[in-house]
Amino acid sequence: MVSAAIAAFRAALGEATRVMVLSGAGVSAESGVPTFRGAGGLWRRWSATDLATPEAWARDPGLVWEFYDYRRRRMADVQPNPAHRALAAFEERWTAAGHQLALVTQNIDGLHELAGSRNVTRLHGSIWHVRCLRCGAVTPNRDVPITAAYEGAGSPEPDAPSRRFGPEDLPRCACSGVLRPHVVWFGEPLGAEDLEGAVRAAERCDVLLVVGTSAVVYPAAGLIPLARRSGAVVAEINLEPTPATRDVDHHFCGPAGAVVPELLDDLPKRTT
Ligand code: BV8
Ligand code: ZN
Repeated sequence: MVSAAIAAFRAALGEATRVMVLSGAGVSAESGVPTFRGAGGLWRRWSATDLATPEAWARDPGLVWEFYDYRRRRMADVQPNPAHRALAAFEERWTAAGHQLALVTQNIDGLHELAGSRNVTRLHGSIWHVRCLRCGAVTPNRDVPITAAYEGAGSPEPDAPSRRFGPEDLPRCACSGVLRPHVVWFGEPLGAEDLEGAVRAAERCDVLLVVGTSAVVYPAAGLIPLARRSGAVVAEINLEPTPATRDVDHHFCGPAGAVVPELLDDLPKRTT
């Protein structure tokens, strides 16, 4: 049974040509990637927001790498779920019909790309890329552990024996510079081109679909009211209401892995 809200959203899609999707950690939750603010948001005695900062890196880069190495280890084998796959298949059909789709994600897990999405803007970077502090080179890196020194490290237990990691344990660039995770930390600016592209997409889209974000992290969360002010029909998929819910036309309460396919799977309608 298709609810009136789903029918209304699908009717809006039927009139649309430019669609934007903004995704957050909730789209990857059913793949087994812990969200930020759910129960999985803690590592030892820190929350992600404590360690995903330049201050944490300046204080103890070895500990920050132990945190990211743990997350990379947890993400190494995760697979896209039906939400990622439905979005990638929709992009294929939607662009084949001559329309535009901009997928803007806050996630750093690379699952949208792994599912086949092509036009992906990664607002907060990628856990599978590293950046050299000396020459600035950004390179893909899937080494787990990140260096041999981290073998067997990373336990998330609060009472886990914490080892001190020194400069000699940190990953190095060919130029011998220290490598950091190529992600945007709290307090760091987003990539200017990425943010400009996302703002342009929010200003121009006919429909914005927000999937699995708590809508508390800025400037990403600001894209939602921006799209609404610019005249887009805005829908949100989440397990619970968020601060964005008051800005949306449709709030679909349910897991992304079930709701995204239900909303998108046979669109656009075949005209032949
Ligand atoms: C910046 C990479 C300025 C690292 C991340 C106003 C304006 C500008 C800045 C600020 C501002 N107010 C505050 C700030 C500072 C800060 C901020 O927003 N803080 C918050 C906490 C208040 N913003 C910043 O620092 C940003 N930088 O603005 O710089 C500047 C400018 C010039 C010069 C210098 C500085 C940088 C923010 C980026 C931080 N990096 N990630 C890493 O991952 O290690 S953010 C991090 O949070 C992740 O990317 C994550 O995606 C993101 C947001 O979280 P969500 O994706 O929403 O995930 P969350 O767990 O919160 O929610 C999951 C949701 O899914 C929940 O609602 C849940 O109900 C739902 N869900 C769960 N399961 C499912 C589901 N839904 C559907 N189906 C399911 N199965
Ligand atoms: Zn270098």
